[in-house]
Amino acid sequence: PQTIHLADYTPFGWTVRDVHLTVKLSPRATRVVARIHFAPRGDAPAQDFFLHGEELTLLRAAIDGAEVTPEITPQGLTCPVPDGPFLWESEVEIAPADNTALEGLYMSNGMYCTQCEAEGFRKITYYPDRPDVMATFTVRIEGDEPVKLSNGNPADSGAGWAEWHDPWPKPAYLFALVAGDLRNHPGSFTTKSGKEVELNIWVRPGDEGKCAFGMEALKKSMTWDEEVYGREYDLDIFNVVAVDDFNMGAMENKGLNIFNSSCVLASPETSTDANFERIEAIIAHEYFHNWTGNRITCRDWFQLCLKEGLTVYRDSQFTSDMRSAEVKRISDVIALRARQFPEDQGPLAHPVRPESFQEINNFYTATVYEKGAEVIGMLKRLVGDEEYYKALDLYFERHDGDAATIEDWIRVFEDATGRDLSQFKRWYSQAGTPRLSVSEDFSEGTYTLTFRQTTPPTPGQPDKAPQVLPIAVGLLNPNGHEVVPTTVLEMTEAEQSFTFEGLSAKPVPSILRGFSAPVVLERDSAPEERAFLLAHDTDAFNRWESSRDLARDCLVAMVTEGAAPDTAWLDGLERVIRDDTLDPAFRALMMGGPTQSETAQVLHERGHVPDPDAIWDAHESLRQAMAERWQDLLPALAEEARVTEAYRPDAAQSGKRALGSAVLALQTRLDGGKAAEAQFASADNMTLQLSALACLVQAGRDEAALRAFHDQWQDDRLVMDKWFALQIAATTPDKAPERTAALTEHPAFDWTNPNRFRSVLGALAMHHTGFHAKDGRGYKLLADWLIKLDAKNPQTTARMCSAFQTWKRYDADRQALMKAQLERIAARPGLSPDTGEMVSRLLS
Ligand code: HT7
Ligand code: ZN
Repeated sequence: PQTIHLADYTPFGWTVRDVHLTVKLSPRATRVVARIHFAPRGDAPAQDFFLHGEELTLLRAAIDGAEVTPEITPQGLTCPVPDGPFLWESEVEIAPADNTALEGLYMSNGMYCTQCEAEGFRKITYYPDRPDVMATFTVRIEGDEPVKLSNGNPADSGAGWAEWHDPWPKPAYLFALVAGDLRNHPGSFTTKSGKEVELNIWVRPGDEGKCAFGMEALKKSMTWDEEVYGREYDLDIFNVVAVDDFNMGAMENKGLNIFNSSCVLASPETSTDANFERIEAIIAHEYFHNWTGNRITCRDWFQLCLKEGLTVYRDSQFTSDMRSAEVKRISDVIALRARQFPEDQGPLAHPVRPESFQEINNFYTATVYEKGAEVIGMLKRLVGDEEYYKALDLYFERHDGDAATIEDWIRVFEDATGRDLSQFKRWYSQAGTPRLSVSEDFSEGTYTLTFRQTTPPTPGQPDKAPQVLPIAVGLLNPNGHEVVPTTVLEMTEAEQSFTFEGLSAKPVPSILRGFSAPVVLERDSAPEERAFLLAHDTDAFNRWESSRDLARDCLVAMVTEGAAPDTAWLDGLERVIRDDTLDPAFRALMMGGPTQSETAQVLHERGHVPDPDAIWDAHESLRQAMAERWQDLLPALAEEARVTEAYRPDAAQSGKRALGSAVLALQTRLDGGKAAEAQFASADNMTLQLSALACLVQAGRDEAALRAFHDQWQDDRLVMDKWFALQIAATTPDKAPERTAALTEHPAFDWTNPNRFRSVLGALAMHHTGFHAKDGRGYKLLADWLIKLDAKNPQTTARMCSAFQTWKRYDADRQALMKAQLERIAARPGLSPDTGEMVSRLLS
């Protein structure tokens, strides 16, 4: 496999004026006729004319009307071309029904659909399939399917054909085509300048009733982008399509967003509150790409974070505005630590802007997306809100229509704010999570905080330079009053001190408020100080964080020393969860505690080898201790969490239900599942039904409930994904691998559907102790299935290999078992380049 380097970027030697495609649909013999006007680019280095093309049967090629015979390789074709502008014509044949990789044009439940990011267009026709080649597209679709969609605006249609024209130049990765027997949920939106936009959500017959929430989310997103970023929609129509077989969440194709049906279809009976929130966020994310990704795209795939980091940042701002900003921030940090920190601290670590890759699909990672968004958040904190929006205005003004780079992005901020951001740019090039330690000093009214930063080596980067860290700090006096409100300290050195004058007593610092930088904060503060912040901090994030720190310390002590649960922490936590002036969602997060993978991560960070069985036992004892301690409090909390009005998936109601679920999980430990059984029987929405079922599985009292759930929902594929996942996720470690194996034999286990595959094998990978079963049966089961899936769907297989990314943290026996499975995958004849790259990075 070839390694591609950022340093080798060269522009394509031609511009493309326009692309005309005629697609004659047929499951195994689709014909794609392309007519493309090329013109030489004077400013590009001399090169052969090369068009990407994979798995295509070329039937005809012509230049300016004269037939040509290009030289064809598995990657594309080369052909002598005239010195000046010319018309390229080609006709190819492809077989969408045989396309199980779900990349290019493929079929899902009889419907044609496409996925072209990152390099799928080359499986549709010969083309310079790179993001810096932008062109207008006119697409004619021929076929019997009642609905035929492509990008842009509808141009014309007749019996058996439809034509679409997209006036906005775009790279090929934003091309989309959908055709099938679809129903639409219609809507409309008037932009701030008065333009009428037709909106549609297209679904399979029978799913029409699950579109209303997505449609409202879309309208809210359109309004929000106008109000907050001044960005207006730019076509007459915006179509969203739900597809069952999809490798990721959704795709922002210009004017024709394609969604994994799990990320758009919703109803109270079939979707949880978490599903609703995620759908709202993904609808927003894809819509926001219209400006950050489509109007301004990436010059090359190394710049992926330019669109993804910024768009994740924008969708998190949107969710914060629609719901609770504090709860959103805490949830984002939980997700960052769960997904990005392990990546940054293991063999898959890479910079937010990678410098080389073999398979770009392997770089749609938590680092590019979530750490990329954190970098934008830091930039905003450093320059301030006003300057941030000034810079963004300049970005849109200067780069509209461009294929841009991180250098362009940084320059916009430098020009708009007058700041030198050369050191800040290290966030894009240095991998790894910085460790930030802190010491304090107080004398004669002056309080000094001294910070030290170091970043451990990562693959290919042994030495790290100091990064710019915005450290948000507040100071509280010993009575719990804030004496210094949140102040951003800008750390640029490896070691740096900051002083605060005029204090009458030694303050208690609240450091890294709002998690102002994605670092591991190493601070050996006394438990009393953490308890003090848990009680008094005005920053909701740090209030939660101090409880989390106490929980982490408690769990580490339980695992490594066999200590008992920390009663002082539980007392402090109880005061917070009893406080009914606080948001129930916040209190639910407080009750949640670290996951077992997080405890493993913390143990690793503190120099211990995590023992999954000991971690399981410690978590179990802690949860049991909480339940027993709070047995008198739980009924009152359950009552408070009860929602009496009709179901709404908004923040207020879902916060209450989240609190109720946290309470029910503890109650189940006391009553063996009685309350859960009652909730399961009476639930009229999926949130309550599923949380009750999880408790019953956890209590081992699940047989009847699982059967009833199955019988009720067997015809709903998205609910059945939950049924599969839950019985693995909520079970005990001894049962997890066996249950997984048994479920792979279930007649409804359609393993070629990525959602179903993830719901079973992904659930196993996420069951910390079950996956890490001492005898290695969890590892072997996952490896068996990855090997099987790789032959059909390399992208999903490669992504799921990251289940092994923490393998070097565990004991020698487990390491050997995991390594053996990785080597078995690597040795598989015919392994895809996607999975091959992942496994070789994991083994390096
Ligand atoms: N930009 C989209 C990425 C995506 C994707 C990438 C590789 C393979 C399949 C894919 N489906 C979607 C999604 C997004 O970030 O909005
Ligand atoms: Zn995105």
